[in-house]
Amino acid sequence: MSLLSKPIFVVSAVVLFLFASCLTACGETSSELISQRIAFTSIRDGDFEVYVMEADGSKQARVTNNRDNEARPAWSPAGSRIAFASSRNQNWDVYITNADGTEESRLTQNSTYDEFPAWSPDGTKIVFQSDRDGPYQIYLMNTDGSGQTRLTNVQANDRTPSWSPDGSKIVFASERDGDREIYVMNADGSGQTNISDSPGSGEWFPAWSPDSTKIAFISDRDGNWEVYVMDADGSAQTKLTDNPADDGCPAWSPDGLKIAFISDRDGDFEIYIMNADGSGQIRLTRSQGDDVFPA
Ligand SMILES: [Ca+2]
Ligand SMILES: [Ca+2]
Ligand SMILES: [Ca+2]
Ligand SMILES: [Ca+2]
Repeated sequence: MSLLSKPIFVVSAVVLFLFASCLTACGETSSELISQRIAFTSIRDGDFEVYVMEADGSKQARVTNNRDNEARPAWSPAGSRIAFASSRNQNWDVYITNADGTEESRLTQNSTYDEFPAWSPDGTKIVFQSDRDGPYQIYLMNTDGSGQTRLTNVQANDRTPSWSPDGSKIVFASERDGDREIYVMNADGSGQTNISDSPGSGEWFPAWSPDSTKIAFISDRDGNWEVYVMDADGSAQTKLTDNPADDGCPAWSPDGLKIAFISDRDGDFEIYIMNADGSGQIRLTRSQGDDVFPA
């Protein structure tokens, strides 16, 4: 079954394919916080909400609570705040909240779809996708929502951005060449380069490894969605999952040793974790309905 036909991606399809300086300013005590927790979204309570759990799957706690859908949580580099997208205003907007659900604020204010936030490594900027000017393109803003700037400008969808750990580059998926490919650009939008170079299959959901050397992504080149990894220049593309189910949404642990991902191999989508070489795949969530977008 196509990933896009599954429930979360029905939601996504409806919305056209969803998916620190604060360390001192927010008085955060330890970066250990983020290394031990996974944020994700779950529909277990009727609509999608942001949840947080320990990296072993324990202590699953709801962060948001409303009747619309939340998607794509992203930890601030310091681990104190979570950016996410919500459809509560009849379109998607980027929000930010403390990890305990307090001090939530809306960063984008328009009637189009603003989604898939990702933080700059210094915690001062958020990159996201928006269709405010036509096809989805990649935009940048400050973490208070000011200074919204367009980075890509093509007549095809650009989506799912992720920042390089050194802050100099942004990786994203683009349809400008027909099917989806992984592109890398400088953080100012210059130098956009196709690095996956795989005509005939879809590559998207790139995620930069913490040591900058690798990029995880998903591809359907073998007939269904699998998680892959490649060197940051696009070489050595390697499949990490290998099964007839759909696997997606890769996200690295801060130490680079693990990759969280989703799979519907056991029925609906649940959160899994594996070693960065694809070994040791373990299921973390066991809920009614889909659990997606681990971070
Ligand atoms: Ca909700
Ligand atoms: Ca919006
Ligand atoms: Ca492709
Ligand atoms: Ca698969």
